[in-house]
Amino acid sequence: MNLSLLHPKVNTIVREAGVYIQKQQGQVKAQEISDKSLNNLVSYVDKTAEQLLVKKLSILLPEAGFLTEEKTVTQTEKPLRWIIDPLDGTTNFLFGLPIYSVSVALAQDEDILLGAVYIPVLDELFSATKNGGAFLNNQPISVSKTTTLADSLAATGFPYYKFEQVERYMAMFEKYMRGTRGIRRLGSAAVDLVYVACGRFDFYFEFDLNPWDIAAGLLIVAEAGGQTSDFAGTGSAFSGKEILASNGLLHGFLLEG
Ligand code: 2AM
Ligand code: CA
Repeated sequence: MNLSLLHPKVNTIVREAGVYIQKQQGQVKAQEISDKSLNNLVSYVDKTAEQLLVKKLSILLPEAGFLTEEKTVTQTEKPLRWIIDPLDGTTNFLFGLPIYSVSVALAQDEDILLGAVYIPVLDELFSATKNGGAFLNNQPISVSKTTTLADSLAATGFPYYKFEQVERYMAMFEKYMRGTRGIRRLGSAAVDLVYVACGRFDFYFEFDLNPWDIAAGLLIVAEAGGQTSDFAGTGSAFSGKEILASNGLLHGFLLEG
């Protein structure tokens, strides 16, 4: 598999899905929205975008399987698979807010080989291949050089369904509310991660996500020179249960314990 050949083709497909989504914003009717689980909204836009991605990515790499948020395709246990969130930030999208993205990664088990995140409203396409660097609209990007928490800008996602973690979350929230220049909550984990990758945020933390929210972003952060882990710093962030991403320089200050 030639990642540098795949890279521009995946970027084109991810961009196409984003253009479709942007055209639908404001078109979705209330009766076309459903609750998959607590506060987990979905509409035909998420599903159609996923089908579009699956169809085109299957042609590109027939041997790869799929792990996708909307489950419009048979989910596979194959080691080589596309990990897809067709619309990350669905709540923003449905409320008319501009921050949402398309997130696609190619992974061999938990080893992410390629990642692309597209923010249609801003026409920002972030992408990376393993050992190939990270890019925003084809220009190389890197994480910030901030060395102290007091100078940093943080991003997070508030818990919205598993509220048993709220106290632990609030302890972190308070620490960073007091100790940083500010905390932002954008509503798309994929966007939070790529904004760490290009230095707009110094770090990002969230609980209880899924691999499709973060897989592409994890590679893009790493290839931009940043670091990702669980909150203890000993495990991978891949599952999404605990995700800490930083410019690397701050990572040690952010670990729990
Ligand atoms: P989604 O839009 O693909 O579901 C941000 O906290 C992350 O949580 C997003 O990546 C978002 O992914 C997910 N999420 C799901 N439901 C949410 C909600 N009601 N509010 C905020 N984020 C939600
Ligand atoms: Ca998501």
